[in-house]
Amino acid sequence: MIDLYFWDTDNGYKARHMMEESGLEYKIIPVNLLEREQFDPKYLKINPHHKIPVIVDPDGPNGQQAILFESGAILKYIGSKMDNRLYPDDPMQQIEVDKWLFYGSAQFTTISQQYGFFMIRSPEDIPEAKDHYDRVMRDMYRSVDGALSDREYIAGEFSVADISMYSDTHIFGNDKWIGLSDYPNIKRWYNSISGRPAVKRAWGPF
Ligand SMILES: N[C@@H](CCC(=O)N[C@@H](CS)C(=O)NCC(=O)O)C(=O)O
Repeated sequence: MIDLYFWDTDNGYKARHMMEESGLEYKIIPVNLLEREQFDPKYLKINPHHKIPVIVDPDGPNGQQAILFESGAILKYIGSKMDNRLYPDDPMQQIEVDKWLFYGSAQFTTISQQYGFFMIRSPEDIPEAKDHYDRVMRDMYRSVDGALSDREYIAGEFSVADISMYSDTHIFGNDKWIGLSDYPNIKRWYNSISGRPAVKRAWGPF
C-alpha cells in the first residue's frame, strides 16, 4: 500500500490522479497546508522542502522502501511501475514524454502558480505583475495549443506528461481566468482527459 501525502492543490492532484490511473492500492494522508502541517518535523524527514505531494512505497526497487517528493518524479515512478505504462519503455517515446513532463513541472505549473498568486492570493494588487503573468500564461497556452494541433495527447499517446499539465488547466483554463475558447486544441484535450474515470475519482472528496 502506497502512502500519498496530499493536499488539494495542483501538484497534489497530479499525484492523486496518477495513483487513480495506476490501479495500485494507495492511501491518502492529508497534510493540511492551511494548518502548516508540512512543517511538522516528522514530515520534513520525508520532504525537507515542506511541500506536498510525497509518496512512500514500501515495495520499491529491490524490495526497498521508496520515498519520492516532486510530482514529476512521482508520475514517472508510478508510470514505470504500472502495468499499462503511462511512462513508455521505448527510448524515442520516452524523449517525447520526458520533455513534456519536465515542461509540465518546470514551466506550465510554475507559471500557473505565479499567475494564481498575483491574480488571487497576493495581499497587494500589482497590475504590472498581473499583466505580465497574464501575457506569459496566454503565450504558454498558445504554444501548447499549437503542439496539440496534430496529436491527441501532448506526447502522442496519453501519458504522465498529460497528467502533469491537466490540474493547472483545470484550475486556470476556465472562463473565470484564461478561458479555452481561443485554444481549441487544449479545449479538446482537456475535455477528453476530464472524461476519464480516474480524473473523476481523483478530484472527488478526500
Ligand atoms: N515542484 C514541486 C512543487 C510542490 C509544491 O509547490 N507544493 C505546494 C503545494 S502545490 C506546497 O506544498 N506548498 C507548501 C509550502 O511551500 O510550504 C512538485 O512538483 O511537487
